[in-house]
Formats: sequence, C-alpha cells, structure tokens
Amino acid sequence: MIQSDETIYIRPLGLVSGATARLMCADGQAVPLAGGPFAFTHGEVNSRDNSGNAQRSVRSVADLGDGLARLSEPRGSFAGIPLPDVGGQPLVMGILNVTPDSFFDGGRHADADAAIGHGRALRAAGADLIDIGGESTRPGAKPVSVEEELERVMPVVAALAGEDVPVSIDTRRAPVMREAIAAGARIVNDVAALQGDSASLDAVATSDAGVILMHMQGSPGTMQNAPRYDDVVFDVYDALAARVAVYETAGITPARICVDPGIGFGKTATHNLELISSLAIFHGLGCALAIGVSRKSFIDALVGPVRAEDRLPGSLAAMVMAIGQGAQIVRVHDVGETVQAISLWRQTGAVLTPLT
Ligand code: YH5
Repeated sequence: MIQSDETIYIRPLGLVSGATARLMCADGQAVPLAGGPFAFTHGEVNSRDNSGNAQRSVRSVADLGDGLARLSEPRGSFAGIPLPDVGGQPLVMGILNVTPDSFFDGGRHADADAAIGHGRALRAAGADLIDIGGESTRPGAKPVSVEEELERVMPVVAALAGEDVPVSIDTRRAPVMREAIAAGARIVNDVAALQGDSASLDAVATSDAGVILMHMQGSPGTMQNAPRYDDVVFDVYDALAARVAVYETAGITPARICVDPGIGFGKTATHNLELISSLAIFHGLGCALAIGVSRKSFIDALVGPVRAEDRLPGSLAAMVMAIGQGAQIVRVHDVGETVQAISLWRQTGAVLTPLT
C-alpha cells in the first residue's frame, strides 16, 4: 500500500511519437507527456518513505491515477515564448558569457560590442533565447562586485532585448535581476535558485518574468568535493519540488517556472548520467523542463580526456537524450550545431504530428 508519508515519483515509460502516439492517445493506451509531442504508455511508479525505503512497480497509464495530470498537462508558454507542446521543437538557449575569465570565451566577449555581436550571431544561428551572464560560477573564479556585474551585462541585455531577442539573465543577484528585467529581460536564470541574495525571490515575484529553477547541491567553490545523495534522481526531485512550493507561496506560478536538474552542480559523472537517463520524471513537477549539458566536464569523465572546446559530439548526444524525453529548453554554447542536430532528430523521428 502507498502510505501518506511516502513520496511518489512517476517515470514515464514507453515514449511514442507521431501518428502512433496520436492513435494510442485516442485509444487511451497512451497520454501526452507535458502536452506532447511525446506520449507515454506506462509509468514506473516509485515510492520512498521517510526512512528511505523505496518500492517500484510498472503500471499502464490507465492505472496511474493521481500524478498523471501534472505529468501530462500542456505547459503552454514560458516567459511569453510558446513551448513545443504539440508538434513543436525544443527551444535552444544560447550561452553568452560576458566574463573575462569564462572557461570557453576566454575573455573574447568581455567587451560589450563583441558580446552584442556574439549574441546577434547566436540569434542568427537559431537561438530562441540568449542567456547572458556576467559572473563565472567556476570553482576558483574571481568574485565580481554587483557594480562590475551590472557594467558587464547591462549594455548587452539592453541592446539584445531592444532588438526583441528573448533574453535570459544569468545571475545570483537581485539588483542585477531587477535592472535586467527593467531593460527587457524575460527570464531569470539563477543557479542559486533565488537563494543567493535575500531579495531575489521578491525581485522575481514582483515582476512577470519567467524563472529557471536549477538544482545545485552545495556552492560552486566546493560542490564537486565528494557529492552524495541517497538517490540522486529522487533527491533532486524533492529539492526542486520544495523550491517550486516556496516560489508558489511567493506568488510565482508554476507556469512561470522552468525546472532544471543542474547537470554538474554538485554531481559526479554517474549522478549526471542517472539524471539524464531519468530526465522525464521531472515533468511530474508540472513545470517546463530545461537542461544544460553543453561542454560539461562529465563528458570528459566518461570518454576523456577531451578539452571543453572538443566536447561538442558528446554534448549533442546527451542533448538528444534530453529532448527525446520531452525537455523543452536546452542551454548550449554551439547553437548552429544544436539546431542542426534537433532538425535531423525531428525529421528522422517523425515527431512532427500533433497529438490531439
Ligand atoms: C545549467 O546547466 N550551467 S554554468 C563547465 C563546463 C562547461 C559548461 C568545464 N548555468 C547551467 O555551463 N544554468 C551553467 O566545462 C546554467 N542550467 C542552467 N539553467 C556552467 C556551464 C559549464 C561549466
């Protein structure tokens, strides 16, 4: 029996797409996953009680009951941008680091004009969103003052938002969030889940911006020192669910939240693999789902040694695993290459047919 002190995690199984999915949905054999373009036929129902005892069973969607609605409901739009509910394709978020110590840009975009130019190039290459950040979260990165962060990002945010490019501001600081939103940024992407600055929750709640809620265990300087979990997928799920509840209490509706498991943020390579392979479980949080795997170190740990700038093939493979589980937003450095991969994935997988 399922006890009340148990948490239930449903992992969608049997993902189908295209005409098959439409037929199976019409027959009640499958239900849309987060509104489509995928549908799923079964759920792996996992329960965990307060003592950490876990149980697992597989049921068809007809027998899933509670929990199905949040997994299945269309997500609509996020921050005014339509999500790929039915027949659409995942959104590509291009990374624009405005940091002299950036791991990859190496200072090439430290200058505002160069950064704006790079942002325009990302947009031209097919980015649906541009994520602009002025602070490096790399271990050992030099801390920047709020003033310095504002000086770096604001000209770039203002220029790109002024050209109607959907802009996301990557920051842990409330003043940067407020100024960026005032200048037209539509999304706040905070790796500290609005806990890095006591005014952050209010800065987002009093705006109409969308927010990416990313999971991190620990803090950037020390998070990779022996990270551990009871069960990484369920622990990350619980942590995100708890923050979604806090956001809701503050007045941020789930429609404004996009959850993200935070690949590489306090995780071993094995933890990252488990999160990617069970990614669809996070649709159960009832929000849009984003993920960032681009050029991350776990690729090196798995197939290495391979330098950050040589990790595109691994990044694309992991990205395809994520969108194959219905992730709606992918955060990437290599926008043109990602757009090409998504285009081929869609066309070869026949995920074009609307489900309903
Ligand atoms: C993310 O996953 N990640 S910054 C180290 C690398 C390569 C890339 C050594 N901000 C995420 O991209 N925001 C970052 O190789 C993010 N989700 C969201 N929402 C880390 C990063 C990186 C670090």
